[in-house]
Amino acid sequence: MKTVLPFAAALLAAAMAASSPARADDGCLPEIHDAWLRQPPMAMPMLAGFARIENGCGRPLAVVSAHSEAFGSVELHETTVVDGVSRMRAMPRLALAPGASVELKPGGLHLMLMRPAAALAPGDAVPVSLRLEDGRSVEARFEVRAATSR
Ligand SMILES: [Cu+2]
Repeated sequence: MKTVLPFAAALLAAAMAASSPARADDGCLPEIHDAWLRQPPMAMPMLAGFARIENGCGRPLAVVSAHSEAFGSVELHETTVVDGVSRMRAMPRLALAPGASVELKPGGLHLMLMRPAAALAPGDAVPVSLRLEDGRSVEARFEVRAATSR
């Protein structure tokens, strides 16, 4: 038994080194494409944000919050239609499976950006960062578009 235990300990150490946190630090981040903010048709203290988030990394990732210097707060929302009535609910976590592409679009998942620090006009680009569950962040510039955009 005296020789088995150190061997087992060495195996365990090797397994731990292989499984984390080195992998969480491989530098791979999800990519954010076609990011835009929908300017409301009238002055309102909130805008909706849309984008396509692609996880090209070989492991699951998740978005757990969002932040922008240009807004008082940013939440991740999901719109669902229940009995013909459109409702929004906050999503605390957006899972991104390896290879998945998740679309934030009108009528579905979206960012809700509240209390803009300054008036925004079409063409403005606003940086928004998405915080990942592993503690890292990914930032994208969201372009402001008029309400009629899709
Ligand atoms: Cu919303």
